[in-house]
Amino acid sequence: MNIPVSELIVRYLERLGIDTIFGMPGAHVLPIYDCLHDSQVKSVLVKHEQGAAFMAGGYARVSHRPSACIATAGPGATNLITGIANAYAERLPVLAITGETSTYIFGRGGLQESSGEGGAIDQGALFASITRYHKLIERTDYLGQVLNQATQALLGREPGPVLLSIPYNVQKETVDDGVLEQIHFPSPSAIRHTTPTDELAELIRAAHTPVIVAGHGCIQAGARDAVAALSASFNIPVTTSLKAKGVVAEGTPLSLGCLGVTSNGDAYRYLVDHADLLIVLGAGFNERTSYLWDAKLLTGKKLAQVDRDAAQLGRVFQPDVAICGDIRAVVEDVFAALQADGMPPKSRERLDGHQATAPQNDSESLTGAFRLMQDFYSGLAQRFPHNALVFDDNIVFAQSYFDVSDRNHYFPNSGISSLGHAIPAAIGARCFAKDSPTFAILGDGGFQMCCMEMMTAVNYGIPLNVVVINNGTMSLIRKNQFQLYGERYIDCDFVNPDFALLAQSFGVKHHRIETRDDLDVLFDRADLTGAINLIEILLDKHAFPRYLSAR
Ligand SMILES: Cc1ncc(C[n+]2csc(CCOP(=O)(O)OP(=O)(O)O)c2C)c(N)n1
Ligand SMILES: [Mg+2]
Repeated sequence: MNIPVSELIVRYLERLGIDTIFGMPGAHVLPIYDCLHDSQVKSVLVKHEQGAAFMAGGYARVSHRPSACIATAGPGATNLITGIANAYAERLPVLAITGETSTYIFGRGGLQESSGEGGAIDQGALFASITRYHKLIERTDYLGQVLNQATQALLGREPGPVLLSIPYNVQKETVDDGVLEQIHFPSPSAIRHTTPTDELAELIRAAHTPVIVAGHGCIQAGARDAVAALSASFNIPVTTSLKAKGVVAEGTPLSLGCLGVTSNGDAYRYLVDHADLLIVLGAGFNERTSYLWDAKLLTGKKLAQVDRDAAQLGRVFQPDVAICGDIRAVVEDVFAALQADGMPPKSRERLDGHQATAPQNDSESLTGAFRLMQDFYSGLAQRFPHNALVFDDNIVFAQSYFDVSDRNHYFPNSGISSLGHAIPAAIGARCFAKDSPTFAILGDGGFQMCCMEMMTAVNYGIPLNVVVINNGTMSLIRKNQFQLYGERYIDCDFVNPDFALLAQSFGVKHHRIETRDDLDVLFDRADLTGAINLIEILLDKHAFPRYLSAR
């Protein structure tokens, strides 16, 4: 049956299982918007297209499914860029659909033209380095092939964002809906490991004090239970990257907590002082996790690395054993092999001794300054041990103070580490996880980049808790100027809006947190599950954690 391309695109969204599309209309995408009337796909109108891309990213991150955003030609498309770049860095399957001027006026200076012709800006060029696949669809005869390629890029072995840019006149042409049958939907479980796991099992057998370093790849692979079983059965402690917090429940004996410059240093010290084998599972060992690529982490140790992305193997540190494949399958294989030949559990001697050591990162007074954040995170962990979604742009406090249980969901700002992410990402996530209490935690600088998206939550009745840390400064910048620039402060301090009045004008509840008692009232009485709250935590601008900085 012949249908308009605009309708075909909406049907394609349905085939991908997409139920929500985040965006803002403009004349160049109105044919597609019009087709949403007759579809199950619900549209969410954002305040800025960057928010739409972040929302789609949040949805994909929580659902492990593809998600979508839509924007008009020209400025709509350029506003998407930061959010799509973040999805690229996070390997999130976000489909961006944008409009374009009609093909027959390309190069003639059409309003908001971004075709790249006749001096117009070029959407394709702008998105080329931040998408796995991008296409300006100028004709209909190759549509089936284009949608198939888009699908492989979204859902394939190394997923990532896709841009489909569709000129206005092409949206209105008709095409046989049979082209949808040309799309092949890959199954993620098709990825199997290709290298025998015997060598990894052998390294573990020979080690006295092995440590598992779990990264986000473990979550992507659904390997939590497998990693926990390997750890528990053989007494192998686990440390995680920030993004993998909670792969093994934190606060339990075999968890060393988080690895990274902003953490409390426990895991780092154990690795340096005691470990003789690192089993790195789906962790990229980036700047922060690897303590600026500190060679001490590896001195005198063996290194085994498992990742589904071959490009990660040996990218930072040279492994003794490298396995490219599905992390869960590899861990399960190794576990079975070690069990089959009756490997005894490793000694806990070092581990138990290690846990008695005091944290070295914060002096007493600094810990005091951050007591409120410490209490906030312990309240959060106690009140919502299971299903809360926590999107965190601050990351510094959570790394030290938030014990993430294995069932919890913690989503630190990673990817390109863009401020302005937490609120829209949390909104997107909540559109999928409709029963999960949802938190967006961010500084007052970052808050002012994306706070208008709170009105998106208000418009659609999406329950949300926004936690803004009010310190009247950009403390990371202040910290660097303190440590590296002789306290010559410039452009870090600022005046905040009145958050109570702001909340009032948004029509949401405001909670001002200055003391432990305020926190108790918040956790005991506030509706943190079904309402929209703006929670303001007051902190001293002069206190900041003294973690290492590269620059
Ligand atoms: C889009 C973007 N611009 C600039 C930065 C650089 N940057 C990193 S942290 C930071 C300060 C954040 O201040 P605030 O949100 O108040 O958090 P605080 O450090 O005070 O907790 C800045 C400007 C960034 N990460 N992202
Ligand atoms: Mg701040």
